[in-house]
Amino acid sequence: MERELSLEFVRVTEAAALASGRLMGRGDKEAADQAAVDAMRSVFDTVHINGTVVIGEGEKDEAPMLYIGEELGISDEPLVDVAVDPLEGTNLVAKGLPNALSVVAIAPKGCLLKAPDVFYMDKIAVGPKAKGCIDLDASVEDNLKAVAAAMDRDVRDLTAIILERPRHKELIAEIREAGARVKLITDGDVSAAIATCIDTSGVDILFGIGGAPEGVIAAAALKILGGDMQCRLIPKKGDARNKAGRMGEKDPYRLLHLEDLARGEDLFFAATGITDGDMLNGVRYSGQTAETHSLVMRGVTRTIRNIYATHKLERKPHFVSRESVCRQ
Ligand code: VTB
Repeated sequence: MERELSLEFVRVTEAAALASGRLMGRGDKEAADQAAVDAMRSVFDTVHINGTVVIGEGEKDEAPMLYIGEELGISDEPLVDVAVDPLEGTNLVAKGLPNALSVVAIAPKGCLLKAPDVFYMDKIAVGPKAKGCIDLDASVEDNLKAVAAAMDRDVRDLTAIILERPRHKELIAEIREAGARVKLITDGDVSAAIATCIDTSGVDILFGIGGAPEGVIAAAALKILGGDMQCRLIPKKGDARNKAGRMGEKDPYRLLHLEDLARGEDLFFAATGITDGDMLNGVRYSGQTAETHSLVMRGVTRTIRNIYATHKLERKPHFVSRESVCRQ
């Protein structure tokens, strides 16, 4: 993929962030998601790719989705897999809480894991210093000890981040028992996984079960950032193995490494902050202008760009939802 695509992908996440950020704190996660989806879709219609959505949201959250199989882009090539999360953290935007972002990951066709029938994944993720030290099948304590040793710290110096869910009751107890500090989050495990790779975030390791699409998107970012991640798809309740078996994998519930989630180096990852977060500022509106903060990363060179943009809203009609325009 040509490096110039970086900027095109940032435009896509900027558009979604600009549209949905307007709806911060309204308590309406569906409207915020819809605004992000509409804006993202309309800007993808200008991007020079021949893309297919292989990872979208929607079914799990009954959200307005960029659906799996949807074709994106205006060129015959490159043929690419597109993973989208127009609004990662719908609840966060609805409540005005930190770390909501709009995100895409793009790879050559066939390089992103497809798991259309599976909603959840068990995940463990760390930053570059602890690469190679994690094992999803090992105990929490062993993982924390290995990561602490790799980072030349004590376990009690580590901070583990995990979604606050009833399903994590035991896992959280095990982390506490092992002596690490714990950061519980309500949503947004893409940004949580990425935080393990950012020295200033104060987050060292991600544990727990989150969305499968979010897992693949985070994996693309961690690959470029030099972090590490292992996952395992979780079968749906009452779902027989043979359903997931139709995904074409030998054992869909095998341990997945970074390379299984996002293959190769030719990857792009772009994200724009919607609400303020650990790595990205949220959207700032000021009359007819708005400011966004984005991150775009390219796997081939591992270049990480922070992009601060000022947008003249009246010149970008498709960047903002109809409702947002009316209210300006
Ligand atoms: C996580 C989180 C998302 O879903 O993947 C989570 O990163 C997992 O699902 O922001 P549950 O909410 O059902 O536990 C989100 O919260 C929303 O997609």
